[in-house]
Amino acid sequence: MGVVNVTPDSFSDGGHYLATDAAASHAAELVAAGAAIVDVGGESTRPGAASVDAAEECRRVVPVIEAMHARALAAVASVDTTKATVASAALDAGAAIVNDISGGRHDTELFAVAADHDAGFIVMHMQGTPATMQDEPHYDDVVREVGDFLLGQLEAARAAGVRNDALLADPGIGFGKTVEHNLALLAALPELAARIEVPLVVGASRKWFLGQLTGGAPVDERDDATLATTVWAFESGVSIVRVHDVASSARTARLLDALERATPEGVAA
Ligand code: PMM
Repeated sequence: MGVVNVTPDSFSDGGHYLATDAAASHAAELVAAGAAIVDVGGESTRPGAASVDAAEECRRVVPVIEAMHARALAAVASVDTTKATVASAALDAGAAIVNDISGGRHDTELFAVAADHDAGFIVMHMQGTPATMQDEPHYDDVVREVGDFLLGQLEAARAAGVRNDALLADPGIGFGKTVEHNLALLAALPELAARIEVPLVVGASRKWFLGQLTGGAPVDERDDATLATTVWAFESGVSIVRVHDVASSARTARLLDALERATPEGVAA
């Protein structure tokens, strides 16, 4: 999954793709680099970010999804939103998946909108809201609590009519989590994958904790650390990684696939 943030203030690519054409061209580049999903977001989720109203969010994301659709890109669009009205407009414009960082908590209509459109749904865990989430996040047992939340919200999504095979879950790396919480969740991916029973998505790309763990690398020097998380995630049973540099993760996925099929005697068919 590649990322197109149509925002002035996202931490990794804020301001680069505010114009529809630039955003759609970037989406096309991500697909050429191997993305199967392009995640389009119109509201920054960086820690401390202010919220954007639904009309402005629609104004940012809908034309980009329409332009992607018009270009007939060989990938599906997901819309990164917590609002039912934005999701509905994006799905009408051609998006196929709702990616909700609040996991269905922010807008209780969001599951129903996805169900009505027969869309996919990514339930992500976040403690608090982007405005407050990094103010001393606390858990007694982060792996258990994140797993419990995801199971509960997946059940709520099913109850609202979202098909089980349309559901995905994401532990929400960096969303109300310390470096240690992020590491615990990454270490627990095999356990979470077994417990959650829907495909897992992981988004660690260029995040702050990677800088913390690599001697203070700035955001534009975190793609190597990101790639390490891609290998780790795929080896841990994760189905989708959400990344900015798609080309390196797509090549790595291909190599891991070849290694998986290889044996000391040769390559299985
Ligand atoms: N991270 C960001 C935004 N949306 N969605 C999912 N499902 N998982 C994530 O980890 C995630 C997300 C923040 O990163 P960005 O500012 O680079 O988009």
